[in-house]
Amino acid sequence: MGNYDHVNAVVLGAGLSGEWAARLLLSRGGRVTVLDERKDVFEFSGAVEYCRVPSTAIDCHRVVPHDTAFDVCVASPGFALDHPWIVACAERGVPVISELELGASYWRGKILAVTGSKGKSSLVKFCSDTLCLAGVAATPAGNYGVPMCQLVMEKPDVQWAVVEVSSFQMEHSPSFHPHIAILLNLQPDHLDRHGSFEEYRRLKFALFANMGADDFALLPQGLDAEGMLPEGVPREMFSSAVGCHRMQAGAVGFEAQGVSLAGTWFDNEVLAPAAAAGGAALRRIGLTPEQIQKGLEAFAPLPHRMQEIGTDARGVTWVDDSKATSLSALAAALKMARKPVRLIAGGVLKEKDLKFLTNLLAETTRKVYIMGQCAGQMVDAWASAVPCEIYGTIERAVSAAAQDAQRDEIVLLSPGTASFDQFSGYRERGERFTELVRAVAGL
Ligand code: UMA
Repeated sequence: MGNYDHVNAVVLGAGLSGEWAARLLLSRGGRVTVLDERKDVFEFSGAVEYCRVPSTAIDCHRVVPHDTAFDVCVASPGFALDHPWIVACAERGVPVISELELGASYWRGKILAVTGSKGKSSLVKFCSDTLCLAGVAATPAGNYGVPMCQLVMEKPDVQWAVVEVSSFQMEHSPSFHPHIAILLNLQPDHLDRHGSFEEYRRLKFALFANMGADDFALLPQGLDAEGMLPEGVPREMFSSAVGCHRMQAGAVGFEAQGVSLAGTWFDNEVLAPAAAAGGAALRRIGLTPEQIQKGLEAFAPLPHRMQEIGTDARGVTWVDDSKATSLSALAAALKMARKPVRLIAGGVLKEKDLKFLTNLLAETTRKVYIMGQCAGQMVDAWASAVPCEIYGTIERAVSAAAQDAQRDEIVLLSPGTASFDQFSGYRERGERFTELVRAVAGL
């Protein structure tokens, strides 16, 4: 692991990662040059503040300055490997590391790392919240939204960092070493960035590369991990494996350790594997079954992820799953819903195959209220299985669903698409939905 005290560093990106990498380097006596392609970059958020640090150490360039010999380049995760600035650093022999690598090299606490294709953030929150509830100082970090460098500066005494790790971050993290690491699941994702599924898979398994005999790896049962983990790393498979975190398909029991998912947010086939993996990691840390049970029962989902807004006076439950920006996330939402669904969906499609959802829609959904750009495609694909109607906007879709909904039904916003045709992002879409629901359902 490198030492980055007193280095002359170039930091690529002035977003969250870049800002905290720069702050940490400055606090360690370094000199920092921050580069960003965004024109208004030094006018937004934290960048403004750290540029005002009373120091001449920060320059704002739009090219890698030729006259400076940098010791290290810290690349924000948004920068692809073939970005000209990364290529320029590599050509000059300047080592390129991630903000995660930098932050972790100064972290004195322990690390529980979580990677995977879907559901990472919820698992991170569950582990972190449950540890805190049990009196163990823990905090969520990484891709979750709190850069490791920020943690090092603001919470150096926390015992466990529960770090969400993305494939982007693993491109430049050669020494990152978690004490416990979970690969939650693995499906093709970010292929436009990584070029192939093989490369994406390699980056996901790179999380385990520095682990040893004192560490603990958790992998989903059935995943081919042949030759992907170093020899001698203790490992367990979660899912239907027999063990302290035993589950059964669909209905889930943690019988062996006296923990039950019944009635919790994890009591469905989509989230149960996350609870199994999290439970196993927490047992390894030393939590008791009772402490894990409390964590499962107390868990409050992240905003816009199957978040229940409430049940109105007529007995209709309203759920915000605006974070579902892909059709597989929409499928997961339908599998999690325990009552008949009135589904609000549509926006900018990321996938071409919509047909795989027809059986699931027929089984779970009374009607689809469609908004956004892809309305025609959704009707073409699904109308033979379930009533579909185009409403155009979220306002009209909510109002129609409110009129149709009956007692013991769920009105679910789970768009299955990106939102950029009508919103700035999934957050704005979810907030608008919640606002409309509060007005129309009196919640
Ligand atoms: N920039 C350029 N050129 C580029 C790319 C970026 O100049 O080619 C500049 C942008 O103008 C911007 C800055 O770099 O000013 C943004 O950097 P960034 O995209 O790396 O984003 P950060 O604000 O540093 O946030 C990153 C993660 N973003 C990405 O991975 C894209 C955040 O994950 C993470 O929470 C944060 O670090 C703290 O660790 C977000 C994400 O979408 C939530 N992650 C992806 C995902 O979850 O699927 C991987």
